Amino acid sequence: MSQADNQLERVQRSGLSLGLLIWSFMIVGVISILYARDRWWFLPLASQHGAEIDRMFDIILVLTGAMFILVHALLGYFVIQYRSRGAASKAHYFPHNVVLELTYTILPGLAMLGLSVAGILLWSNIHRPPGPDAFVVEVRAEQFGWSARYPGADGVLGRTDNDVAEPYNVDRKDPASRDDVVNSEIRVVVNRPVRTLLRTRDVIHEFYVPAFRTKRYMLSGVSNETYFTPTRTGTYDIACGFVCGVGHYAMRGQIQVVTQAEFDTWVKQQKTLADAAAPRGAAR
Ligand SMILES: [Cu+2]
Repeated sequence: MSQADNQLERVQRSGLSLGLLIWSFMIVGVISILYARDRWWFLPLASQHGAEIDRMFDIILVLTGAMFILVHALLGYFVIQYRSRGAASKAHYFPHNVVLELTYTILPGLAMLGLSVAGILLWSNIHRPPGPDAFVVEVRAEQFGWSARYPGADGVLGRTDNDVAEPYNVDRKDPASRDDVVNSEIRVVVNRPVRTLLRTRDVIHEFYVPAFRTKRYMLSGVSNETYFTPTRTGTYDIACGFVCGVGHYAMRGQIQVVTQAEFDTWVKQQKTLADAAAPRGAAR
């Protein structure tokens, strides 16, 4: 065997291994995505709107996954099929192809446009405030923990004002604040739309409940809101989604989804702001 033959064989073999490597990369990618989808990426769903988010996610995953498979299958195929055949073979060259270029521009463009419109509609749907019968709770974050304020018997949260020098700027002179309940436990009612007012005492935090597919910033000096309808009773993790300081890692909280009766019984047993103010030296 001549030296040239030897070299050609080496090049052909390396072309074959590169093609196979690309295919195995594709197979490992697809398998790991299918494996991770329910185990690592998504906790079991516990809110109404979350189903739409998961569906949107899956549509995008299928579209991009199909492209991923198509591109890598073809890439591997071309690398193997058209590996060097010696000095005599020459690649076919063409400067451009209008039909091909329009196809690979317009088709992904349309897909992107469709996904964007679907995403905007879904976003506005999720962020539409619920009706007046919604369960109202103020979720509070501070370095480094969570708490909540409930409206109490009058169903109205006392007003907040950034000029009021009280924790979370709650105006205690507002009569509506007297029966408000402030508690370290965050509880909401199952199958009832929840209107969550998000407040931070210090820096920016983020209210993130993976099981609800809910994530929203809590901005200093601003009352942000987010809405969801829990569909299952139980206890779910809250994470702070924004790096907020050295104790950020410790901002793992819990949100309890209970029945209306359970909540009513519980909230009556808790101290109101007026109760808490009565004894001397009591905080809040
Ligand atoms: Cu935080």
